[in-house]
Amino acid sequence: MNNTRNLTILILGALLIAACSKQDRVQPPAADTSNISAGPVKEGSGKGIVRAIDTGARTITLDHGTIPNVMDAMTMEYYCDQPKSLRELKVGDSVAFTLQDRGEGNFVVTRITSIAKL
Ligand SMILES: [Cu+2]
Repeated sequence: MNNTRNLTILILGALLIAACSKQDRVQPPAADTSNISAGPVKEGSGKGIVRAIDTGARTITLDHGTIPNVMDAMTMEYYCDQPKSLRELKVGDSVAFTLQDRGEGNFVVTRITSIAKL
């Protein structure tokens, strides 16, 4: 009697686990995967001019050239995880920076320094 109940509980538990893991596998891929990058972080170096800085939001708007493997030339606002660098830079500065593409439109400037205009 007791053994039968234990067995029932065991089987129910196993069924629950099987159902959960099956659901995990069944997740259908999104119809359009062109904007989804589940792969590793892509990273590239670029140069540009600072157009705006928001030290509170930790964002910087850069008018930049092509960043190989990451982004075409454009003016765009990026999150920057280097608050000290953001405080030191000024609008109009020429900069060299590293941009990471972390997938799903998540771009982060991980290094940025002012460079002398030649
Ligand atoms: Cu862009």
